[in-house]
Amino acid sequence: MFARESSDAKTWYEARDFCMALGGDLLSIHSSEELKPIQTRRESGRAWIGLSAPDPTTGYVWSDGSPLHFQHWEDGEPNNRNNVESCTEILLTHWHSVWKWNDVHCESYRNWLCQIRAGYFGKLNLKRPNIPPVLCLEF
Ligand SMILES: [Ca+2]
Repeated sequence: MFARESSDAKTWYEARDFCMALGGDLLSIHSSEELKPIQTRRESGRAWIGLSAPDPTTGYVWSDGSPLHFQHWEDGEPNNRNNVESCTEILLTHWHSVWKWNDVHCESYRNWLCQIRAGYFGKLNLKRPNIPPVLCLEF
């Protein structure tokens, strides 16, 4: 799989559409081990991951349909502030390695992380460094 991040901010839905157009989905995370490849990046900021709560009665689900058995929320999150927060951003900080999650409004603009099947870029005969913008990580 590859993860990918852009400096062009998108809403959660736009970001998911972008990932799906590449044959992938927004990134799902199932252990702290899976965070490590991302943590090697010298990035900071906030990025969408695939976790959202489209239906408040059922709660949070991964957009790729994988089971939710690992959660890594910031202290006090998810707080669903003003009752409008149902999509998840990951807080990227390069000065420490604990990348926690926060629920925010889905129409907020963020960078994002995609997961894409390994080999996909090769199949398209694309060179990864030429695909804008920056983050391609093999899991
Ligand atoms: Ca929140």
